Amino acid sequence: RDEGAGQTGVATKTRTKTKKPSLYRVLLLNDDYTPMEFVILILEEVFNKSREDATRIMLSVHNQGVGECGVYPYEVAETKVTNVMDAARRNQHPLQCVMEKQ
Ligand code: TYC
Repeated sequence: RDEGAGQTGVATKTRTKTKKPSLYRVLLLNDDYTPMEFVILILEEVFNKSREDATRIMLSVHNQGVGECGVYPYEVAETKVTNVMDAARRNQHPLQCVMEKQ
């Protein structure tokens, strides 16, 4: 922070803007066909959840229709969504994963 009073006698302030990165929620959506075990594996491998947390989140999505996998900066969230959608497509499951600004 810099308090400047130049030749004019007018006080000025300058500051370096350290913008906080926007955060994005990554959500899994329920469907009728993706196996529960596949969703648990996704939560373990992509979202680094323990088996217990992965099971709890999977069941919450199964029962509520949607559930949060985590909150991340934009590029991290985008990569996780892509990784989930690629794995789902490879395994021919209709699992959907989306991100939304927190
Ligand atoms: N509803 C699925 C089933 O009964 C399980 C499931 C859970 C699917 C979570 C998607 O995001 C999901 N096999």
